[in-house]
Amino acid sequence: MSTGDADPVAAAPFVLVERELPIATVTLNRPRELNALSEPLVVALMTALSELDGDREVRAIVLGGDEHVFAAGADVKQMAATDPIDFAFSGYVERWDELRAIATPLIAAVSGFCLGGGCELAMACDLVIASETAQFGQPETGVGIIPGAGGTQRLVRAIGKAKAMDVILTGRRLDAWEAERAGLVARVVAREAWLREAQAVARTVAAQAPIAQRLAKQAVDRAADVGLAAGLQLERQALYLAFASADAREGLTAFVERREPTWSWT
Ligand code: CO8
Repeated sequence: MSTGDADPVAAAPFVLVERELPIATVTLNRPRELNALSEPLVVALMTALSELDGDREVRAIVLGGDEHVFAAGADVKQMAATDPIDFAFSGYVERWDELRAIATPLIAAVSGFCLGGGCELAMACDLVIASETAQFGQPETGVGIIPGAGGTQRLVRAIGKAKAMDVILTGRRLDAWEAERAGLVARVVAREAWLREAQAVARTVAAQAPIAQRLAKQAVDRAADVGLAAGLQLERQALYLAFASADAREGLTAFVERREPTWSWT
């Protein structure tokens, strides 16, 4: 797809990154277009996440929008102007796969609209913290396309076929509470606290042993892909690997000695 973005404030970065170690917060920053996920924004987002993922001092990442919107989906205006062959070969859709390579725990902080590609982005995170104002939906068939960044797959895994079909085929939105009951959202928090609470969760995540966190994340992620026997085998190997880390020695010893552990990332 074209990378041209007729945004007069194009100088403004599409994502903002704030490090408050041991966590970092990445904010989608295209508010006038409701954080529509244009190609330049997706490139900026993947670049930012990949850089943070390479920083061992960053133990958890919060990904959010603003109070009104997490993201209203792929950039419909950009897509309307894109040639189908360019769309297929631009690598835009494939770039989303980079999210799967992020080993650092990733927490979506969702307030307001979380639609289409925005919902898919939230679902690609490890957990979703939602403001009571959040609205989740996959309205793509209403504009003649379908979810293409994992929506048809991850939504089914998150909330089951019945509700996923309802959301995808009717365009119906789930409010925060229904999304939580259905299994899409981990926690619903007060309207004014959505970001603060997500950052507090991130700090709790960041306080655990980093190697163990990454191995646990990998194992949980694989649960949806493999059968039970293979999953249990994979889990066991991840356990042995975690157990071999100096951080496991430290964590177990600290418990016995009734003190706080100090993680060395080894
Ligand atoms: N893309 C581009 N611009 C958008 C988008 C979008 N997805 N959503 C909103 N905008 C723009 C509007 O055009 C408007 O701009 P302008 O004032 O210049 O016309 C501005 O943002 C404000 O929007 P609204 O006036 O519509 O704001 P409202 O508060 O009235 O409505 C809604 C908010 C309900 C969120 C409404 O904007 C809406 O329905 N947006 C589109 C939602 C949608 O259809 N999303 C799915 C998009 S398709 C998709 O995500 C495909 C993913 C799979 C392909 C990608 C794979 C990698």
